[in-house]
Amino acid sequence: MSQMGLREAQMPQLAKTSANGLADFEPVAERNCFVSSKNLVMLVGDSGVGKTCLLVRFKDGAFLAGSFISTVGIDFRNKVLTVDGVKVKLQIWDTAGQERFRSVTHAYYRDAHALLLLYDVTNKASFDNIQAWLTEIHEYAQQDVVLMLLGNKVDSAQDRVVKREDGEKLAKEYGVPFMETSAKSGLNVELAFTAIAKELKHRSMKLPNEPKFKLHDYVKKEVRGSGCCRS
Ligand SMILES: Nc1nc2c(ncn2[C@@H]2O[C@H](COP(=O)(O)OP(=O)(O)OP(=O)(O)O)[C@@H](O)[C@H]2O)c(=O)[nH]1
Ligand SMILES: [Mg+2]
Repeated sequence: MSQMGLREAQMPQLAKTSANGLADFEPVAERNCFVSSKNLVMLVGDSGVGKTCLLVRFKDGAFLAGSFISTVGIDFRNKVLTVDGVKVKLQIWDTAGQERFRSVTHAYYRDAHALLLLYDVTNKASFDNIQAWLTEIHEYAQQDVVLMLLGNKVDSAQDRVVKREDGEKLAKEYGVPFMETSAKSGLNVELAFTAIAKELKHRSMKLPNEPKFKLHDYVKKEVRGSGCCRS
């Protein structure tokens, strides 16, 4: 059976088997692909760690240099990623890191399918606050939310105060995948979102005979493969 034929045959089953409130997959007119319902991905972390810049880099391939305009409340962008021949719709919520907007952010956690938690490798306080963010996530987000820790601004090598090993250690302690990123150079930005999209797609769309996707292993392999982050 052709790939197209196989997918068509599985369509009703796919719609039935998607679980966890995650996106159901709908067939589209286009050949060989499905478009998922919206998967909600939230960017969280202290003010100034680079959440908005990471999103703009991912969405538009550009870097917002110059004066820092802190996000007010919450903002969002949509992007469709093709993962293993399947289109996955991501709706990415860019939250405000400032304390005064915290109650706004709390209201959105419950609906998030995935969270990217950022700190800034040039700002020790943003790293020290990760535990508080994790406590908050534990309190407000779904128990099975996909979570990844990102150490951003690795392009600023001279200003780095948080070692990669420290990020890795913390991530290991909490059992979350980890990578370092740069919204400025683009390092690992696409990879971070692709990894999340792959995990969400695998959770929603259980194809028979497909091996279980392991987000941790994927991230480790891809980060090693990108040749980054080794000092
Ligand atoms: N060198 C460098 N600067 C960055 C990077 N990402 C963001 N910045 C800078 O850091 C500052 C803050 O970036 P934002 O993306 O606005 O920070 P934010 O996390 O959205 O902050 P809030 O909206 O207040 O929560 C800006 O001046 C950016 O230009 C990066 O990867 N490298
Ligand atoms: Mg922002």
